Amino acid sequence: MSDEGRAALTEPAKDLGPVKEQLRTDGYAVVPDVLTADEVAALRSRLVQLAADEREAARALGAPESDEAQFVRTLVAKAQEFRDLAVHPTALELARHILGPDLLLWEAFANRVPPGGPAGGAHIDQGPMPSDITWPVVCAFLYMLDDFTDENGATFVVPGSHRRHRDELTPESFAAGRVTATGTAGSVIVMDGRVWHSIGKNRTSDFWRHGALMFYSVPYLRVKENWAFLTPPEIVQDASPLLRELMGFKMWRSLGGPKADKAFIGGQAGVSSYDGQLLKEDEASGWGAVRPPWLN
Ligand SMILES: O=C(O)CCC(=O)C(=O)O
Repeated sequence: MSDEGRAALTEPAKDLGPVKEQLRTDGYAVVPDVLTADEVAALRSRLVQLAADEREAARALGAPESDEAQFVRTLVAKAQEFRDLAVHPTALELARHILGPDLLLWEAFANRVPPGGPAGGAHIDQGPMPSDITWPVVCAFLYMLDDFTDENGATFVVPGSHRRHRDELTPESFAAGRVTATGTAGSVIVMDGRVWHSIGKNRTSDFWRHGALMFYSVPYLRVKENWAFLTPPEIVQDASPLLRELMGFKMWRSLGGPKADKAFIGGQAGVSSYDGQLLKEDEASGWGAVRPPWLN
């Protein structure tokens, strides 16, 4: 998988050795200065606008007001700023370090933790997996779009909890082991999918804390957000080959494509079928065997 196609974000040169060592011992690490001030400002203002639009839409549907964090989901379908964030090279290097060379984008959302907002529920990100999967199959990158402080709801994390069994995660063990992952805007918290964490309590009276989260998984796992279903075709069409690959629009080994149909059309090499039409494999375009007819 190459990183070509990444557009707007700049890539800071970093020695990630100490980060990888902390991921091994603690299961998480805070990497400073991964985003520039301009990138933070652009992501934050897009998030504020999307959140306002979705709040308004929810009000119009009669949804009750909540004092909890607001989540804006499926971000790669909604804004270029977040499509660029999904292919951030520092994150992809660390995700490949945790999970292996081939990845899927598992989930992409952002949150706003309101003044006075309560702490979130303690969890691990690979919670849907059977508990006898004891290795990381998911990892998370939480980009700080504000300074994360003790007061404003910075993330609680339990160092070393990626090496504990998740059945040990109780409110008491979480409270006993947690630290607050603080940092300046533009930093990212990298988390192994097994590490225990939650949103912190926002004890300010007037400050909304903003974060954007990109999750990656191993390529053989069902993704949390179904990109093929949730992303408008024109967005997929314009996405870089790398982003399309991360969204699962390229076959990985025998997964995620139409090849199973081959038997029905005589098993010709390089040809498959989709909805009664023949598809030709198209490695050159970066689509592998998966090139739905609605894409020109
Ligand atoms: O925003 C945070 O501090 C953590 C968010 C989180 O862990 C989640 O929603 O999975």
